[in-house]
Amino acid sequence: MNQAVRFHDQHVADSHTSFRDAVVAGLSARPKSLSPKFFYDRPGSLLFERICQQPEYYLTCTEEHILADASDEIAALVGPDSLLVELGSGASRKVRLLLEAMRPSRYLGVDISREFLLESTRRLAADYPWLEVHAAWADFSRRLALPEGVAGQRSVAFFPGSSIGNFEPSAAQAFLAHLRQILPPDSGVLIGVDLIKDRAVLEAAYNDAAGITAAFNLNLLQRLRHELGVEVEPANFDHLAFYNEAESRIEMHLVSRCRQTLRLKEWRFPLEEGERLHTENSCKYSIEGFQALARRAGYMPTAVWTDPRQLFSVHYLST
Ligand code: AVI
Repeated sequence: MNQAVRFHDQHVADSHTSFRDAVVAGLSARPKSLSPKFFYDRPGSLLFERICQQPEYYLTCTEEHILADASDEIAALVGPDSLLVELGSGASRKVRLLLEAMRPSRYLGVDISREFLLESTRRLAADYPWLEVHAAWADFSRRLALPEGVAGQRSVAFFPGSSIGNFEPSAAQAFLAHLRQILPPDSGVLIGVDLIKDRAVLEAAYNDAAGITAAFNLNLLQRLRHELGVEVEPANFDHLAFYNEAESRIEMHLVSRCRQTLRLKEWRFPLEEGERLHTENSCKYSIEGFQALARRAGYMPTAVWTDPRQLFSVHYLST
């Protein structure tokens, strides 16, 4: 088998302009907000990998244990020779827990971070010579399509890490419904979903002692400075993460430490001391709550696995 990665460029040509437009709109809004998808430039993707290794960020290690324990059952549900599509593939680490048991014929990694995607899919192709590896550089929250050459094959979409939690519940439902439309018949979705739990456990996960999540949040400001030329001093902001129980979500914000004005070309964005820039929601679900959402999106929840402490869940949804 050829070990080269087949690369599909699905990124919208105007991504720089749309990034700038989204930043201008977000900084002009009340309250100010920016989409969490902008966290993932290369330094942001590397910081996210470090978050996943922090002892407080139970999501990654718990999901990995669940996947390793359930890999044979998952493989039996999916069947061999499928196309395994990983959404937000990042370092493509978790999928390695499934490949030997599942034996898909093709793998497609989809990610917004181009360099990261290329590096990780190349490593995957080298380590699994029997696997045909594809990489699609795409913002799948905007445009989701299986590239020509892989479309049509019975597929399982793997969406780990509780990234679905970064959509509002109504957007999560719409996203899953759209995913179902583009998957061929008899496909499935294997999705990791973080569970509602004790506030202290949740808040510690987003306020790790080593300060990696804070650096990840503040890196967004570095990105605005380097990529768009926004005049902003990251040291003038604090990281804030807390559990909003009424909405069952962790919220992340950047809090202005002083009265200041961010500048971008002709635009001015004044901030009061203490004013927040909302950067992320990370929604948490009960098992039943997520299954109900999946049913509303048109799926049949077929199986669910969890850990002994019920921290995290992995669902298999049939299309
Ligand atoms: C990618 N996503 C599921 C992570 C989360 O937990 O919502 C992003 C993250 N934000 C702060 N820490 C990790």
